[in-house]
Amino acid sequence: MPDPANRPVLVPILGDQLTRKLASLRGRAKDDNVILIMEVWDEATYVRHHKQKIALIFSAMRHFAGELEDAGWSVDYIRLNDPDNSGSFTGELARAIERHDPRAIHVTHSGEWRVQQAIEQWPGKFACEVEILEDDRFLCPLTDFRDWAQDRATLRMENFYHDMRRKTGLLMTEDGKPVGGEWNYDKLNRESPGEDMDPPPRPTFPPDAITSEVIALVEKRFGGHFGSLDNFGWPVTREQAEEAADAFFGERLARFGPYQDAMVHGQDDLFHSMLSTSLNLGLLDPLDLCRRAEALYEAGEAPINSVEGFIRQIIGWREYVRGFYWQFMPGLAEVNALEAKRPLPEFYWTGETDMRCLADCIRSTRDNAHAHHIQRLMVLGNFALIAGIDPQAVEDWYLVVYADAYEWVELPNVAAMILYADGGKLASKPYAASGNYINTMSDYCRKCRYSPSKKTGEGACPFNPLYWHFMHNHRDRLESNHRVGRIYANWDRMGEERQREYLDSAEAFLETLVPAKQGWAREE
Ligand code: FAD
Ligand code: DLZ
Ligand code: SF4
Repeated sequence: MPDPANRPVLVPILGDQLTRKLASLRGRAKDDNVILIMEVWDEATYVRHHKQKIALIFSAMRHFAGELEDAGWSVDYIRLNDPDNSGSFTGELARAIERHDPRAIHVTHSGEWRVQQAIEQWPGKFACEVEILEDDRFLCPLTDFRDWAQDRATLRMENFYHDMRRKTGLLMTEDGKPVGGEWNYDKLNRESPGEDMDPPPRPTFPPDAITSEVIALVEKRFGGHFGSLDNFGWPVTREQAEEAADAFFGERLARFGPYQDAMVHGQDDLFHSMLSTSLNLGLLDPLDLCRRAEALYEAGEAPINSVEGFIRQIIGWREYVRGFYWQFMPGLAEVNALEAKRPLPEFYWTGETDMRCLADCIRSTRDNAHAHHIQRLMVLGNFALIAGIDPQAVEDWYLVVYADAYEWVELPNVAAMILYADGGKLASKPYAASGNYINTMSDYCRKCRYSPSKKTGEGACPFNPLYWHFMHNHRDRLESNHRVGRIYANWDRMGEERQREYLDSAEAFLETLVPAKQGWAREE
């Protein structure tokens, strides 16, 4: 029998765990471990991810493997095209066990339910010890979230966020009060886009040899997937991600707050950080980013509403949706409280619609594998909500199209935040809005074939009748909601004839929607 002390520990690192600070890697001796990084067919195809998303993940994985090897680690890297690649994490682990005869496997908890289910089978499948470590890149351990959520009738991000501020000490005074006197400065973060918006271009990173090789692979093996690779410029290494963060803090953070909800045709990044892909891959550390933002506030270089807004997105929303996901999975993937059944319209894939707001958001999604938050929420999401699109079709779409999309963050945002399909556990009201909201927050409507001020009939902005159609159809559920109930008085005041015009107008528009063909999101 070989001496177990001489057998290595096998450390599988998943595609979104690319940091040396990972729990399963931290504090390990370089000569006692084999790191296993796997490009596998099942992960690249369980939905038909945007081409940039696959290229980003494979390139970042390859760069990270190189970084580890340069630092003296032993890395077993499985490429997608390796002839014996079994196509799955479990299959590749079995092959790696044959090769390395490890004494133990140490793996960090997966970000996704589907993958975690597979990992939890490993102790029964393999004859060596399997240790699953908590993913402490997140600031709120899942057990803490569970304790916080237990016995609460409603889970509100704002309450969770206050606790996270206290816990991290971010933007807190010495006597435990929020800096500036308020927890949340969102009311200062709703400026409409001005004529003089001049967001500086964010740094992009043209493909190096590794990325170019991956792009060629993606074109060859996933050429039929949604999206374009032409604009690929995502950070694929920690250094690049840090450079992107430097540019955000130096050039855009100060105006991030005021223009957080603004939308401008053809201006895809505005003052957003564009750091979600790097954060989610593990190239950047969330707390570190928040501390940097806080330091800029303290130095007087960024206003409180920008800094608090940025920190809230990260220690508030990002941590909250992750806890929410694990709290409500696997049921969250099935919810459909509003019984929405309409198929996803074809234009979500083609961008071919006269609705200028949607066409621009879908173009950005196709070209960049990105759209910013308010586009995802109040244009793409709002339309899906008020048109009554089937949640699973919408969830698949969001999971496919964004380079930062992993189920732990996509699903709560889609099922619970935009579609209210969880019946209101996450959001206190549906994010439904008419064309007036989009008109106020963007320049989209100026050149649109539809008019936001026309409410029904030919030329009316479709968001207007759809809004009332949605509110009318869900009156039983929504009227008692104190945040929306009051609007039914406006509806009732309209009188039956006007109401009929709204409902007929909405029905006529919905009739025109062409359902997407099968096969865009998942193999048939
Ligand atoms: P910024 O506007 O600069 O915000 C800073 C950071 O805050 C982001 O990088 C992100 O890490 C975090 N953040 C902000 N809002 C959220 C949120 N609602 N949930 C979680 N984190 C948040 N984000 C993803 O990372 N992956 C997704 O798959 C994803 N799907 C979404 C789907 C919908 C329907 C909606 C409404 C939002 C979704 N988001 C998702 C959240 C948000 O839209 C993106 O994180 C953001 O647009 C990324 O761009 P940015 O880095 O420039 O963000
Ligand atoms: C999204 C994705 C893709 C496209 N490919 C891989 C892969 O080949 N190998 C890998 O380790 N991870 C990949 N991922 C990410 C996974 O689908 C999944 O999100 C993470 O493993 C969750 O921790
Ligand atoms: Fe969108 Fe309506 Fe404005 Fe056109 S008029 S851009 S459809 S909100």
